[in-house]
Amino acid sequence: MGFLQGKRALITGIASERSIASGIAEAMHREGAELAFTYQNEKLKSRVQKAAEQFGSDIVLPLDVADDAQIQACFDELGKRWDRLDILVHAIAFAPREALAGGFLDGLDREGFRIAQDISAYSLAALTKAARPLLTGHQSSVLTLSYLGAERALPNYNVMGVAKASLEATVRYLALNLGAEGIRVNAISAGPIKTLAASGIGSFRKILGHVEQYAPLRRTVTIEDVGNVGAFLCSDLAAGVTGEVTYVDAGYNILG
Ligand code: 0WD
Repeated sequence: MGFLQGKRALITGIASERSIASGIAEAMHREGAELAFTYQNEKLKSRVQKAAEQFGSDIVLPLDVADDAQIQACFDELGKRWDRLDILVHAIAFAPREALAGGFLDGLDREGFRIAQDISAYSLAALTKAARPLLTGHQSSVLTLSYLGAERALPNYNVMGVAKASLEATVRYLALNLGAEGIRVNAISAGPIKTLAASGIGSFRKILGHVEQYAPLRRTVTIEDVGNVGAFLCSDLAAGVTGEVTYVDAGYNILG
């Protein structure tokens, strides 16, 4: 029996089969969880539907986190299908491409900064708030994805680094405020993986090569590596862990 047997998980952030969310869905499905999915827009709908089918799920809901009405509608709909939710996976981030090239100030403007915070950090709090009635009162768990740029100043990551810092602080505040209801909130800080979102970051290929050369494990990580740790963190095996940022980065973050 898998260690997520009997758990119900909502997976956001699938944009392709290379998405980190796809790796998390795969691991959670393997461990026995029942899955539901969201898609950001009509362009992604059929892709997410295909993924859902592959995991034996027929719950596929629209969700653009920039839209409050869609957030509410998503959990209203989910509540009609499921009387409780055990796992919420937030694998969503966005910043305008211009903001992720060159130096921090080169592409900086008020709107780009606002969008990065809104889509990449505020959305975690907003989704958790809307999901709370379904998450509360039993052992449940929220998981998000961060990156080392939250705590170190890394070239080109720019406003997204600031947004990830905000995301990690949001994880801690949510964990503090929801622990008494049995809801745990954690982040994985993943090493660089070639996905659609990553392709927007200037110098990404160079970063991959650097990690392969210097990380303690001398390799980059895969979406399977991240998926397995995500499944563990959202399971009752991790019942004592909340408010944490867990690195799945082949050890890169320990380098001085
Ligand atoms: O190296 C990497 N790939 C890392 C990614 C290292 C460390 C962390 N992460 C994080 C990302 O910042 C993100 O939070 O992992 C999370 C998932 O990212 P991913 O799997 O790398 O990227 P991708 O496959 O592109 O999925 C992210 C998706 C979007 O894809 P696109 O590329 O179409 O923007 O987030 C979704 C969207 O589907 N998304 C939204 N979903 C709902 N509403 C929105 C939105 N407004 N904006 C983006």
